[in-house]
Amino acid sequence: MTEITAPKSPITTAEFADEIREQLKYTQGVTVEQATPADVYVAASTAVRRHLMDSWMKTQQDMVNGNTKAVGYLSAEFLMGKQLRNALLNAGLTEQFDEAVEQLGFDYQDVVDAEYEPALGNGGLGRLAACFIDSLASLGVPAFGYGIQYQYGIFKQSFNEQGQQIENPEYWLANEEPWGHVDYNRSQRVDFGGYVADEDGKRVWHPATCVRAVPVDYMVPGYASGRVNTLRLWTAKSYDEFDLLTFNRSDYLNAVRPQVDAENISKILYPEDSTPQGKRLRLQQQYFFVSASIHDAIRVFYPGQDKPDLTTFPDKITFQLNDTHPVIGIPELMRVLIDEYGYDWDTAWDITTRTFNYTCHTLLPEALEVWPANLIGELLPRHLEIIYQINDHFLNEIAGKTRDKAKIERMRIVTEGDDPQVRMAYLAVAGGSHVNGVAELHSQLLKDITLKDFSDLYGEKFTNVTNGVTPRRFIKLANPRLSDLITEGLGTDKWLSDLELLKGLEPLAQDDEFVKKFAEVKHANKVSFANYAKRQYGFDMNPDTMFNSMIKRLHEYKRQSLKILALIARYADIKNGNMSADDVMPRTVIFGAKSAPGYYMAKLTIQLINNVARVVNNDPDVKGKLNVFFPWNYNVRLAQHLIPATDLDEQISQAGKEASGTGNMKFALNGALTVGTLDGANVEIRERVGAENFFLFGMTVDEVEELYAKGYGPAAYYEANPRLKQAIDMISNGTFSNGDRNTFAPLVADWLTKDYFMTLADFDSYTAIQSDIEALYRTPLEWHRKALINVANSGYFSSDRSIEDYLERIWHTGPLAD
Ligand code: CJB
Repeated sequence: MTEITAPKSPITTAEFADEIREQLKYTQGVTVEQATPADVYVAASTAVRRHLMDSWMKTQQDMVNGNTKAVGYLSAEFLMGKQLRNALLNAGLTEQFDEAVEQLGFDYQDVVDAEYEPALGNGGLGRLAACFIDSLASLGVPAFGYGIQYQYGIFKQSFNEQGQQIENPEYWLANEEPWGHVDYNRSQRVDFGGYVADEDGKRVWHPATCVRAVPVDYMVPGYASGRVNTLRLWTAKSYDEFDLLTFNRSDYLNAVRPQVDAENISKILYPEDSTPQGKRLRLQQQYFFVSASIHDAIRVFYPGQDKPDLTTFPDKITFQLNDTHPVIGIPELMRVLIDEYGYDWDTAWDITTRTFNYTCHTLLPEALEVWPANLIGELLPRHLEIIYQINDHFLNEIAGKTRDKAKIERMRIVTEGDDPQVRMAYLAVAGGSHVNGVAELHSQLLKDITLKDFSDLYGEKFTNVTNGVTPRRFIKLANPRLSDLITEGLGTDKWLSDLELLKGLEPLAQDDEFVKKFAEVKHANKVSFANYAKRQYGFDMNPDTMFNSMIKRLHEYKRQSLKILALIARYADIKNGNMSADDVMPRTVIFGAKSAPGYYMAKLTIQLINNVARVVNNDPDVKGKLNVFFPWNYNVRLAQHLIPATDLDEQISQAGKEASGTGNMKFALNGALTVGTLDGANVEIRERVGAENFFLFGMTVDEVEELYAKGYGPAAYYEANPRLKQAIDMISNGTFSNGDRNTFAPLVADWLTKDYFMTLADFDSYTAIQSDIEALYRTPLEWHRKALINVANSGYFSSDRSIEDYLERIWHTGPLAD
């Protein structure tokens, strides 16, 4: 007997169909006959939202009235993915929805497809935030996600004739959006600019302009917890109706400028990932959402109180700073406490440091945000004063801890000189209780290298929380076939809220019949993906080949270039007859990646991949043996389709550069094998699934450091390896650019002279491991056995476990009492 514990609403299909009809009629004003799938999508979403309403309101009341500290997850990005299926799952209405929609005469897939994905994030960091708020709700922990409702999300990617990336605006709010509730009555004012004056012995900020921050609330339903939390995304509106004086002078455009400027703040998500641009508007965005969120939390937890006792604030809510983007919240809370509520410096500092914690998501020094003090002074003059004061106090404090003058200098929050800079990561360490990295190796490297001085003096603040992913979206919704098989294998569906139960599948890896079923699931998923890819992109994929995916942002450190060079080498092997037909394991290679619009090398790599795909896919000599596809506009939806269909995934960053990775976790949980370096969370995945079930290659962090120290010369690797040489020469001689030798010359020049991420040095070991991979793939039963062992041992990578670690190590709170 299989035990089913998934939530199931008591309402019937007929009742749910009635609710949809009612929404269509009374909200949208259309009959069922007139309705389009998009209408039904809006109606069904509104109906689900109503089902969640009581739990949402009760969760908020219990949070304010109870004694359980809440979590405020401050993040500039929440990459949520589609909402409807997830809401149906948590409301226990999936079956009723599927049936009701059919009864109304629609195909449920068309209705689900009508949803437009809110793409309010760049990549891993934003998707992690979405997984975390899902887990917080599922664990019943009271929480707010606080961020920005950008009108334009990450750009929509297309490719032109030359295979170059084109960025198109992503106006995701073009159609009715049923999930966000705009709450004009809970707006906050956010000030900017102006000057600070001494008045009655106090510093008083006289801002020049202000913006109205209006919350748009999204429900975050927990799985089987009965709780529904809130994602509160701020949108910027103007207060100024318009400037009448200017208008009277018939200068209409200038008269409405303050409105336009104000509303610009939440207009667009910056598309840079890991390489912040230091733009004025970005700092405005950061302050905008953080200031509104802090004031909102005070409003929520001290309702109607003019003079709240804010010394209790850290007992009400703990703010997690998701990377450096919200770190301006530290001086903001200081300002609020001192200027708005009259606390003295020491009390304010005590409250502030007990309220904030900081997660660092990178090891690349250029990704740690640094703001020119001048810019902060212009936009937030009072904050700059406070930052300088924090800097002075901090330097005094560390002078009491060390005599090492050079160290003290290195630790300045604000640098000296003509153009002083504010280091937001340092401000975050100084102004919060805890600092964490996102995988064990990453947290160790933060302590040893990136933030070493800080860890030497404040070792107790440093901890690790390894990332995780939500099994609801990334197994249950993305991979229903595997979900059913897991439930069958375990005899229960409880694994969806306790993912370590997957361990119970391990003995089944010795049961050939079960492994065959597992293999059938993978094959069926590949067929589904091939159909999807045909429909969406016009690709012809053969599900009987190995599906090998590399999906992530395009970054040099992630080394898509290593994959493409190896792929070209394989292409040349087949084409030149170096491999007999029997030796070739047919493969379908799938890339998905966006590049920051101004990142030249990354964009050129995209162009190269597209052109390699064009040449390979049109070459009769390799037909049926090698195919390369690059579906454009990789997003959460595509991930949900592709991950369950993948046999082999690539996590091949240079060791010491990928903080964690979360795609690797999604793949392992969906029964793909990983080829990867000892980097980020790969290390922990390999530890758990077993070295024999993971394809490891490449230099370690220490070897990389040694090679840097010794002096790295990539040309020697090119000369020494004829296959590598041939691959690079093919790019140089125009094989993939219609004979033009210039198109990819900058890539080639970089590989041969700099190759900062040591692609060439790892080429040998990468191509060698590919032979092991292919040998194993020839014995499908053994391949799938290993893949199943991966699934069984990846339960640790649930974001529920990550949240439990945060609760224990950092937040010191827990679920709401019933
Ligand atoms: N990450 O997505 C981003 N954006 C950044 O600006 C910095 C880091 C990624 O965060 C993920 C979640 O922690 C990590 O898994 C990934 O390694 C990191 O690159």
